[in-house]
Amino acid sequence: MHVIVLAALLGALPEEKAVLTDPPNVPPPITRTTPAKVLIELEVVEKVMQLADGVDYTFWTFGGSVPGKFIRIREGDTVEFWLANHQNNKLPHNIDLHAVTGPGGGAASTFTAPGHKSRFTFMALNPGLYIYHCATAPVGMHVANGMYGLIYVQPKKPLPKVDREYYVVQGDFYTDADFGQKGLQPFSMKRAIDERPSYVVFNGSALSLVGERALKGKVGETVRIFVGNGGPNLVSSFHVIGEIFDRVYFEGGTKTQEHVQTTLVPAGGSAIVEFKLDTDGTYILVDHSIFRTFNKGSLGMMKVEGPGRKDIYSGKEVDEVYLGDESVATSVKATPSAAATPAGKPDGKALYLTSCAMCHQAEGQGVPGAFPPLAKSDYLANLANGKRGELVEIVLRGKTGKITVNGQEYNGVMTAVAGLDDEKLATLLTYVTSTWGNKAPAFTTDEVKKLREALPEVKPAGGH
Ligand code: HEC
Ligand SMILES: [Cu+2]
Repeated sequence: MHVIVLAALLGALPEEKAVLTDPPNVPPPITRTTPAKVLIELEVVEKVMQLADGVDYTFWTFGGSVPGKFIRIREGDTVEFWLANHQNNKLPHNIDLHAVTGPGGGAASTFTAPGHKSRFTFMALNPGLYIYHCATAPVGMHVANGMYGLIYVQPKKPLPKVDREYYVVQGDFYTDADFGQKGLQPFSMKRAIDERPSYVVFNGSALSLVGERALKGKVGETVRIFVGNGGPNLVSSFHVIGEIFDRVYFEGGTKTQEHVQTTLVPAGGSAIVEFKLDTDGTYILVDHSIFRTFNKGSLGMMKVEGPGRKDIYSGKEVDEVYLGDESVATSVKATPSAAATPAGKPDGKALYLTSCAMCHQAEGQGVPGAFPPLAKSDYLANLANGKRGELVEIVLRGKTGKITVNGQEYNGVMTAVAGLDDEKLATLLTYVTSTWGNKAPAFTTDEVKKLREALPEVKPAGGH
């Protein structure tokens, strides 16, 4: 023991890089019996993925998936943690790991602008299963957009070996439209504050654990699921239809309860559930607040191959009963619906939703104290001729510093918006300045070209 402490002081712990996995996979158990210095590199990626069949959503992720990468370390390890924020991202982010002892769980030390990376180091004092999440303002919005995952601090005495380990995290999502509305659906701050989700899903999508992507197992095997709840708002009544948890490490700690039907997983909390696959069939993972399952997407599957045990269960398949339209698996599209009409002309609303709405909100209403409104803003409503060039400049170069909009003060950072050529920018600005009660004459491609050229050092997007 003393030797190990001394070695740590001298920085002589053995070093290794953590294995990180995408859901529903879990890194292999750690077999070493002494502490190590573990290097973790996590990258924040903002990207469009499917929230349900045909429903796209701009997720903010730790590592490209929702939940983010599964992190596995061992009790007593010293962790050198790097958070990278990809240069194409639009916002600063950070990370609060509930496994960290220290202010903010790392949040203040990892606040990172796009195109930067930050480092801090912590010692994992407590074993257990912990949520990590982004804690950048507005915090609720970062969490609601998918910025959470699990870190497992394996106890010094590891849990018994099982045949399969899986990673499942529930989350609630807030869009203006109700469940199932096709196309890119923007985040709704109003619904999030009212705690009225349109989606409640496992692993970031109603499609993530069904059809081809269902969890798998064989009769006779033992299964352990590391369950988390990213929230931001709802508590999960986690249940597997057709199974009884032989053991639950409730709240992700080290104590167990046996023979459990449903376990509560609080927002920002976890549980480890274990069960043996006694007979074959399809078992359904649900939040037993059951409207969420049948109407909002919290439905996953585990397909267990036989031979079945007719003495334990004999009956018909469950699939038909629980497979609603929304849960029929289709392959997940990686690309967003293009911001163009069928004729190839850019579509102002679609451009706004992909370039501006994540901050200024779907209806241009903004977020008090963080993002100024564009709807009925005194600035845009009275867009005098001389200000049209300034508007082009704000979009192309971003904006910082104190401003007052409709009597409210803002002092934030808007990063430059990339990827807009003159035609797209004209279409976008026409939409922004002529919708939600704003009334300015349309921007033409020619006008935008001239205004852009009047800003000497900004080159056209994708230009020569
Ligand atoms: C990453 C978040 C973010 C994105 C994306 C974003 N903005 Fe902003 N925007 C801000 C912030 C923050 C401010 C306030 C800056 C300040 O305090 O100086 C702002 C300010 C503005 C202003 C000035 C408001 C005023 O009344 O002076 C305009 C106009 C604007 N944004 C338009 C847009 C348009 C159009 C888009 C899409 C092309 C867009 N923004 C994309 C965050 C964003
Ligand atoms: Cu964030």
